[in-house]
Parts: sequence; structure tokens; C-alpha cells
Amino acid sequence: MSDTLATPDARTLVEIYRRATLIKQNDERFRSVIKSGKLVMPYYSPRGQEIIPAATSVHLGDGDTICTIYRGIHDMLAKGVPPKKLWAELAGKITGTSKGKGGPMHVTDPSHGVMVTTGIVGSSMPIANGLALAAQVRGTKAVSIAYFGDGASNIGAFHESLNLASIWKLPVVFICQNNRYGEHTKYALSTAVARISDRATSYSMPGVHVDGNDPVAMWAAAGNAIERARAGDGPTLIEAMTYRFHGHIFGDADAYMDKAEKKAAMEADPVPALRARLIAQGHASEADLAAMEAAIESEIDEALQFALDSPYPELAELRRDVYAEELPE
Ligand SMILES: Cc1ncc(C[n+]2csc(CCOP(=O)(O)OP(=O)(O)O)c2C)c(N)n1
Ligand SMILES: [Mg+2]
Repeated sequence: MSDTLATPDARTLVEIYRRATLIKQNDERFRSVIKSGKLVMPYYSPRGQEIIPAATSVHLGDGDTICTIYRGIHDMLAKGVPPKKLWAELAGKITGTSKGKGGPMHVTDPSHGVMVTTGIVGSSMPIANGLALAAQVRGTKAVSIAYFGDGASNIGAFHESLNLASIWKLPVVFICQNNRYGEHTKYALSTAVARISDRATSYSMPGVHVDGNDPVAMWAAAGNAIERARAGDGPTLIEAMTYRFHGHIFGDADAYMDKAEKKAAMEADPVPALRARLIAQGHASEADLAAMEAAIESEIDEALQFALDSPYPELAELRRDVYAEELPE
């Protein structure tokens, strides 16, 4: 591994902040809208995990793909799914990414490289392998990212996928977002190793343990792994340490979460921390960032209104897109 990347330039850091802020503000709005009863849906908040996809996605191009999980709203927004299409999908409307037929747990938007969002723990990885294999066979130089949680690293598909990706040198990066909980269970009660990144050794690939809330470290780790995959040198496992600010699902009383640990994580909120850093280092002014935040707020206002105003799919949509309507010659 070349490990050539060390520090992002000012423009890139500001862009990471923009993506992280979009995710944070979007999450805050989702939670308040669900609370108000305007929209009803199961919602898995990614709040606290913003920096991981924000710092990863700045290395990705239009041809690169991601596979993510029910909590992956942050991964989708960072990859470029327009908030309007996302809100409409979550609301079950015809204008959504999957015509409202995927809903919150199955957002798919190939036009922005979001190839699958899955509720089956561990299943983002074999699908990312398939996309990587297609890129390898076609010689497109595209890279595929599999995002998944710490709990998913105990599922058979994790081990099978890492093994196959290593043997075939697939252009895939496995990014485990270790938010310290799998559903209602603390990390140490379900996972035998202290570091998931150590599991990479079993599959002869680099295993990188990184503070996923540190934008510079995360940017470098993701960038090096993506460069390695694109160069044909094979997969990397990244374990990005983070913290889930809320319970597993919206409405979960989160009584099983350690209160002091949670308080400390929220006080170290990575999004305002990056904001302060940008200003302290002279990369952006207070006024620049305030204007950026206001523009994001308006974009979310519009997305919400668009989702509320859009119609539900007609009954005729029920079986459409499920089976091929015309078989290719
Ligand atoms: C194959 C499978 N087993 C169990 C479940 C139930 N389940 C849903 S979420 C979850 C926890 C996953 O935790 P993690 O991988 O850490 O992701 P996080 O929710 O923390 O982002 C479990 C066990 C499932 N959806 N799929
Ligand atoms: Mg987890």
C-alpha cells in the first residue's frame, strides 16, 4: 500500500464539512418530522457518523459505487443522492429514488452510484464484491465501497466476502463503521476481537484502524484504500471508529446505552468540531459557513415539501420493476 495521502487541502476539507453538515441537518429534520407525525417510517439515525462517508466520498467519482445499510442515509447523501429524491423515497412517493417502492430500508439510486441499501445484516459486502468484479471484468477502473456496521463483521458473509475479494484482487473497499453497538448489544458482548481491522490478516489484506470522526485521518485512510483498489492491488478493510448518538431505531429508549459514554461522544460531536477547525485554520470564515448552512437548510425545506406534495405510486406500479417486462433478445 502506497499510503501516499496525508492531508487534504482546504477546499477538500470544506467540502467534507459541507457533506457532513448536509447529513447532520437532514437527520435533525427527519427526526423532527417523524416526531411531528407528518411522515411515518422506521428511521435509523446515522447522527454521529457523518465524517466517515463525507471524507470517503470526496475520493469517489460518478462511476464508483456504494452498497450500504438501513442506517446509511449519510452514505447516500455523501455520495450525491439529491435530498428531494431521498425524502420522496422515504415517504413512499412515486418521485423517490425507487418510485417509493423501496422505502427507508431499501433506497437504491444507480444514477448516483447507490446500488443497494439492505436490511439484511452483512449483505452489502457480497453485493459490493459483485460490482467490483463487474468493474474488473469490464476494465472500467471503478471502485466499489461496502459500508456496514460492527455487528455485521460477525456474519458469515463478511468472512466469505473478504476471502473472495482478496483471492480475486477485487477493486473493493470494506468500510466498517464501528459505532460500538449492534442493535441493542454493546460491541464487547458480541465481538470476540478488540479490533475488527485485525480480521483483515486472515484474508491477506491491509486492515486499517482509524478514528472515523477525524476528517483528516478518515480522508487519508479511505483515499489510500481507494487508490489501491483502483490500481488493481486489491481490497482493504477499514475499521472506522465512531459513535451512534441515538438508539438503534427512532423511538428506541436507548436505556442500554452507557450514559457517560454517550454524553462524552455527543460533546465531541465531529461536525461542529470540523467547523471550529476550518475557522481556526483560516480555511473558511464564520460568514462562509453560515451561508453554506443556510443554503442546506433551504434545500431540506424544499425536499420535505417535495416529498409531501408528491403522489403515492398508482396500484399499477405494484408489480412493475419486479419482473423483467421484456426479456432481452
Ligand atoms: C442477517 C440478519 N440478522 C439479524 C438482523 C437483525 N438486526 C438488524 S440491525 C442489527 C444490528 C446490526 O449492527 P451493526 O452491524 O453494528 O450496524 P448498526 O445498526 O450499528 O449501524 C441486527 C442484528 C438482520 N437484520 N439481519
Ligand atoms: Mg453498530
